[in-house]
Amino acid sequence: MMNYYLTEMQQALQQLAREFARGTIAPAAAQYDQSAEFPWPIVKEMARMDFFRLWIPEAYEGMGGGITEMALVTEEFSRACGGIALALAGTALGTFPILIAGSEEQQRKFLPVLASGEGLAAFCLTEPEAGSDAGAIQTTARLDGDAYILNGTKHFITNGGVARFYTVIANTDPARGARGATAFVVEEGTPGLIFGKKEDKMGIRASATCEVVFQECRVPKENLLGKEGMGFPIAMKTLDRSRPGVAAQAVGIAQGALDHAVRYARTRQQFGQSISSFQAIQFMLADMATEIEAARALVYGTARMIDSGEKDFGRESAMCKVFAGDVAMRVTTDAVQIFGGYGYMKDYPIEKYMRDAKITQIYEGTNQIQRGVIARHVIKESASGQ
Ligand code: COS
Repeated sequence: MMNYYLTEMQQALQQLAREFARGTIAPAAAQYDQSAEFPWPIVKEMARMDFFRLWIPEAYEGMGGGITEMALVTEEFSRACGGIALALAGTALGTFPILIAGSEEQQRKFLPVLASGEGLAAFCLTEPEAGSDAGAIQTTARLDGDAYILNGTKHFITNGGVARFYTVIANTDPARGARGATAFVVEEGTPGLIFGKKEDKMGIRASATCEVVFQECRVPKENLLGKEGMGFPIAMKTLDRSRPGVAAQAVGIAQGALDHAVRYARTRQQFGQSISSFQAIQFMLADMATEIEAARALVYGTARMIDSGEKDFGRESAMCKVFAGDVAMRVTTDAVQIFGGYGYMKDYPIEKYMRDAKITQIYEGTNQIQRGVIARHVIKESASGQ
């Protein structure tokens, strides 16, 4: 791996995450992929080892790390299993609206629970009719005395049904469209918070994905994040911070697939020699390794930019997600190719990597949406003479 001059702490964290992934996640990956159960024992172990504290400020019992720490750990976990890693990365996603817009009192209430891993988080933006067009959400929130009443259906929610806190974007002023959107924290156990259909997915099967339904769900006024009408910018800022996590997941999945492919190529004998001695295989391995390193450099660069306090990183965040997602799909497809017929069989671990990779081109904004975001930035920069 290229030297990214990580701090000593970051290197130690990376090593710890790598050992945890090898020792605890990898041996269980196939079993959870098959059963599609939520990996509670592993998640509890992650919590015991303080991985959920990483991106939470020290004032709220966290470790005060940032996107870099979140990305390093997500990458290492995904190298072993992209689905199990998502319990952690999905919690980061669900926590960002609280970090971005939560008041001191809200942060004091929610963050220590998230830091300990005692409670996970989920981000509820997507709806059946509002995927790429996030501004088209139909979930409503109307004020009634000291609470907002939420009604609507959220869809494809990562950590749905297993999280303690749901950060939800609902519309308090539907006539204003996206400008009427507002963010809330809805706590598990709130009457009217209902978990619908559990999704049966192609990949990341260890991750819990379900419908989250609000039926006259009464959410205390104190759980409104920011102000009424700020929901859409909060959601966009959340995604700007979380997309490097998806990119890190993609890098990890691609690296895991390459690890397997190189090992297999070294041991598989055909025509009386190991297939790694054939240039056809060598060139594939070389391209895979190069693309992964380029994606990793973009992820770490973006993470460092965000952690350094830059204000606008939407362009870079979209770039690393689009690039790493596409790399993961190409690399995992080539890894299956190197395994040949064995690669197509579920007896070998490699086809899972290809199934897991696909989602990184789709969720947290499809790669087509990312290209749209990047193009907007590029055109705007040109128009302003930059
Ligand atoms: N940060 C802060 N504010 C932002 C922002 C960002 N990154 N992007 C947009 N906004 C603000 C805009 O400034 C605008 O504010 P005003 O109303 O004050 O002008 C408002 O949000 C609406 O922005 P815009 O007009 O660009 O919205 P669009 O409806 O054109 O949508 C895209 C923009 C397509 C980029 C957005 O809908 C999107 O990201 N879609 C994908 C959603 C997604 O990732 N879904 C996955 C679900 S989560 S797993």
